[in-house]
Amino acid sequence: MVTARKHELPRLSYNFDELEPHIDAQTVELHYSKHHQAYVDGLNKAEEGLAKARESGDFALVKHLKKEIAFHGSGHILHSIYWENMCSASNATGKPKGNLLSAIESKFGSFEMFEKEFKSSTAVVEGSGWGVLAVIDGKLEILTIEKHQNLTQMGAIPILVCDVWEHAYYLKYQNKRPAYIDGWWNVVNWANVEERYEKSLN
Ligand code: MN3
Repeated sequence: MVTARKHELPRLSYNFDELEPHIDAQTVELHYSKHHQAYVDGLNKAEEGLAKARESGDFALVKHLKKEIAFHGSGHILHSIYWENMCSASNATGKPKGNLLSAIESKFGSFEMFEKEFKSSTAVVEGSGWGVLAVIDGKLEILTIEKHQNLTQMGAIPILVCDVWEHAYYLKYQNKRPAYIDGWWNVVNWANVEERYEKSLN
């Protein structure tokens, strides 16, 4: 019997209300315990299905299973990064330092120009998706993703992700996605982004 590895919700390093006033406690609680949990459950279910298919040699549902794994798996990974990419506003430093700051400045001209491009790109993602700062072959790139898995580039390592599905902001910001992105920017945990950047280069 082939058993698939079970995925679990990651622990948060802050309480639901610690991203206030930028991201409200009710949104964080629902987003984490309902939405993210659903991706974890969907991924586990699809992986069990795939394990059964491998066991029986019956791949009739393989197209469906691979789509489910791409959707829920990407959702689980991106949310796991999203939670770690944030910290309470009182702990937020406003911008990165060190190698990441230098890399941002040399790629985008300045931190302010990077901020403008990241926010502009993320605000106009069609429908549900993500704004992403990624490292591709050692170079920084701003990407956008539709849903969790469309428009991605193979080989990209996400180091900063902003969830712009409506469930991430609608209770507090309604249709004002740019205002949510501005609020989210105030709780970015740049130390975590720096750590992910350094790891991406190894
Ligand atoms: Mn989400």
